[in-house]
Amino acid sequence: MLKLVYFGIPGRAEASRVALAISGLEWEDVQVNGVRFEIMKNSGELPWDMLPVLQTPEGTIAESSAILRFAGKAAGLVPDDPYEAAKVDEFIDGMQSLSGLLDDTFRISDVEERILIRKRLFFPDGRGTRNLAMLERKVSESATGWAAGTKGMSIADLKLFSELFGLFSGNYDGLEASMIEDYPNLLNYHQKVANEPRIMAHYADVSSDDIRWTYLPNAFN
Ligand SMILES: N[C@@H](CCC(=O)N[C@@H](CS)C(=O)NCC(=O)O)C(=O)O
Repeated sequence: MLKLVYFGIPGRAEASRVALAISGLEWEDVQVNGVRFEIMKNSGELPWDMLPVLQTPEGTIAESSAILRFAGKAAGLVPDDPYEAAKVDEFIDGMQSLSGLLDDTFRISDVEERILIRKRLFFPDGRGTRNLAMLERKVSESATGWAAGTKGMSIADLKLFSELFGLFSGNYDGLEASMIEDYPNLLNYHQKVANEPRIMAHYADVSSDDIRWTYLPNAFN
């Protein structure tokens, strides 16, 4: 039995959760709090002292992208063609800047300061804005509309969809849904993924007041 261990938010585990759900493998979604995380860290069971991890019968896999590749293969979301698979990897690796966008802000205890620093990321010259502009270009350049130009949805789409739109759920002080409204290609891309049958089925029970509302069709309309 596989166990995906992470905090009770979408964050860096959501793409793997979706891939595992699509895979049909037997797995458990283990959600821990900060205290449990510290216990796990101090016990030495986290290969890189961080979450998420995937516990397998053979051992523990860390790093969200490694877990996603593992789960994605089982879900049929990694192309067989070596070039296409490399383009999927390229997209995932290229997203590192977005994935770590808020990392320096989590330990800022002063809420006002945290909000200000996060809002600055989305000023015209901010790192968040540069990421959005790059991703807006990337999805517009895709001949198929899927993030890495694959014929069908891939793990690159699970990562882009879950991490990008998850930023604007209201879970992170200072970030708002309006920050993405001037990116028409990203909004079209959102609709494409949110309406993909496996994604729709996965979020079928999510309501508009759930933290995962950003994954529903028409969430940003
Ligand atoms: N590169 C790692 C980063 C993982 C990461 O930053 N995890 C955070 C939660 S999102 C964490 O465990 N933070 C606890 C800490 O740093 O003490 C990955 O993608 O899995």
